[in-house]
Amino acid sequence: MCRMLKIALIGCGFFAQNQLHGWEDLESVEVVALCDRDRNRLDAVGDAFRIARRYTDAAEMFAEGGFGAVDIATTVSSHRALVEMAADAGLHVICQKPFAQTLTDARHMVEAVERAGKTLMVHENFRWQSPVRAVIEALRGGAIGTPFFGRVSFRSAYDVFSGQPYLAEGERFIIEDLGIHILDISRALFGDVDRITATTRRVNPRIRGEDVATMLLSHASGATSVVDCSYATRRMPETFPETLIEIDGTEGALRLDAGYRLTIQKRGGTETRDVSPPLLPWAEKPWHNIQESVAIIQRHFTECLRTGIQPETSGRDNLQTLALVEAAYRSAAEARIVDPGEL
Ligand code: NAD
Ligand code: 89Y
Repeated sequence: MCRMLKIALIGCGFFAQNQLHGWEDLESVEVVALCDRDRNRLDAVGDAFRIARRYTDAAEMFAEGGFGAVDIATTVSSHRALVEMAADAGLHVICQKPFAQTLTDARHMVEAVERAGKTLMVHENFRWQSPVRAVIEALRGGAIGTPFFGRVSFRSAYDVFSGQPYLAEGERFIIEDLGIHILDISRALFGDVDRITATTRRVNPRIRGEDVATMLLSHASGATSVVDCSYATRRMPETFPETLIEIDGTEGALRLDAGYRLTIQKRGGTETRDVSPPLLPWAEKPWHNIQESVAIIQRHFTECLRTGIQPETSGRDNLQTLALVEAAYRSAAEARIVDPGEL
């Protein structure tokens, strides 16, 4: 039997609704307090999810307490201050991606929560999508031997800017917002990275940052992967938000194709499975893949607290993914190979 985990959530914007639905589905969790500095959003979400304790000031909420963990669903510029406040209040933390604006901030945040002796997980949910998880498990289970090549690809023209207008405004876009997930999947599949090269470009003239990035990764395991991301790719059927994967291994090959079809080929033959994510009652297509992964990562978080193990996507683990993001931008800016370890 689990004890009830009381959670406070900060940030009642576009994505937080998914997090609140996910928590509602977990019997061992209760969201007891909400915070957003925008009073209207706070009240709309508080009413929708019947949460009475509401704050426009996170410091005030932390001071009043009454919860054991905080779920930070704000955009990145607020993350360092909120994570450090949570650490000072002695709370477990789950924080949205991108975890921090700089690697230095991220290191301070990880150390602050470690000093408090609490668990810190980054809401790095793409590797928890059930189709992606099926690939990770097949690979880790040795289905195609040792991988030597991979392509992890996300190409779409879906309009993400209407729901998340801030994505059109930043100097950085696709690597920081979306590529971060795809790089993290590559790490989950092939391990940490010694060298990366990247090219970027902006195709959509109505946004500020890059919307196309192509990255070549050399992993310490000896595998090479191509991570390619685009929000400027018009194709039918539109595959948002699917990550397509192909992997060559010493004993076979594996592909996660559009439509959530997983094919594993090896000497004994070829097997194709439908690994479509379920449509949860509160989810809607095409977001259901991402929405299901929210529920899965939240379950992982509660399991980690219950058993005392570190989350797979812990704050410390995420330093490697953030280093890859920084290294990709540096490589593109300086037209050179970058070792993420130099950052
Ligand atoms: P949003 O702008 O719609 O919502 C953020 C909310 O946080 C706003 O209501 C804002 O008022 C509030 N806020 C900001 N700073 C605050 C502070 N210091 N105290 C209290 N409230 C504060 O943003 P969003 O689109 O919901 O994105 C939030 C985060 O989720 C981003 O980091 C984004 O990258 C991430 N995201 C993740 C996924 C995923 O699949 N993991 C998908 C979409 C968005
Ligand atoms: O913000 C992004 C994310 O994390 O997943 C998809 C997204 O909503 C738009 O790129």
